[in-house]
Amino acid sequence: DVDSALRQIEAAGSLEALQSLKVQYLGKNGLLTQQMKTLGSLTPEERRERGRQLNEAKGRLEAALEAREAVLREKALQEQLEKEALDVSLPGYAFPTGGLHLTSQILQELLDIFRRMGHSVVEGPEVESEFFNFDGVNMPEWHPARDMQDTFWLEKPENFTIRGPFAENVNDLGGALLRTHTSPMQVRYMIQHNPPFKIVVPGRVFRYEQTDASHEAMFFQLEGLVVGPDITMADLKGAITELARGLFGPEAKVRFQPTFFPFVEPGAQFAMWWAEREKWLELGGSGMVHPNVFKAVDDYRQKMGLPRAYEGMRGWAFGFGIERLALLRYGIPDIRYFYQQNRLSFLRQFRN
Ligand code: FA5
Repeated sequence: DVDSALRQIEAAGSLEALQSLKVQYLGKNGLLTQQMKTLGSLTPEERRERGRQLNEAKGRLEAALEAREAVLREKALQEQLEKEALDVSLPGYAFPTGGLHLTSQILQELLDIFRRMGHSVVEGPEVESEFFNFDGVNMPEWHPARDMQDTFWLEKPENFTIRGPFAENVNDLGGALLRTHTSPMQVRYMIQHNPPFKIVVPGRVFRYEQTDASHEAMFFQLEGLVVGPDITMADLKGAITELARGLFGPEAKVRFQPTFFPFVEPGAQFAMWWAEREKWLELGGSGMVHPNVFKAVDDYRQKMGLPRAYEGMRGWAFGFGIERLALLRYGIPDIRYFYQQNRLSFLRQFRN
């Protein structure tokens, strides 16, 4: 009877159960539907009375089904929301993130200091021609100073071209090598640009060397070059002092000691006073650009159809190793930690 059907609907625990009740009573072969089919066999009076009853029952069942369905849908929604709720108080997953390598961090710091002094930053090729790496910086083939920088020479495969500052083929200017210092960019830059200018050149350099705690076969240098009509050694000292103050604070001091590099005259190695640790940090070489370097540049310019631009010019230059600076500054015991061993535990200490 209708009341028991209504109770069943009221008790349906799921939308599926409700659906089967709906089929059971109101479906094509449902109980109520079957009752409707019996109307034809009744007298007109009976039929009217019975029809009214059945229609009323049908209406109540439909209303009950609809009401129950709404309740069940709401319940299902609540359950789904609870199941998918985001607990923002749970600890998250740690995503491994990268960071700048110690070398990059120091380079950025150094470049910032020189940008403040008005230097442009330029870069050059790591595969270099013997001419730019050696001859152009006053180290001709017979020069004993070439032995100071043991070189990775490269075979030149067929169709391999080393290019000059204007992308010209310079294969006939000597062998191919991995640059042993950043000084070849002095020559390349001056061939392309007229003085006066101030530049710094960061870059990777290579030496065919037995590695030890302070020697790597691949390391980074920073080269500085300033050229103009009346540049003096005092300007060099000023710039290196500024660099020292930028790195170690206003109390920093610098020290120059005479030394020899073929591409400068006079030449000086320089050190910085690290007040905190009370010690001198030997950093690198510097000096006044050798006239032979200017001459090599002007000869090349002339060959390219450019006016000579460096007669009567003066300039200073320096070059030093980035890792060596880091070794001293952070008390790192071995330069091989930087690249060879790829020690993350070491590098992570310097994460910025
Ligand atoms: C030069 O390379 C000159 N081009 C520097 C220069 C430029 C002098 C301009 C004057 C004017 P040197 O070979 O000394 O010089 O190397 C310069 C610096 O590179 C050294 O002081 C040191 O800091 C670093 N260095 C040299 N060899 C290595 C190495 N095997 N591993 C790590 N750092 C090195």
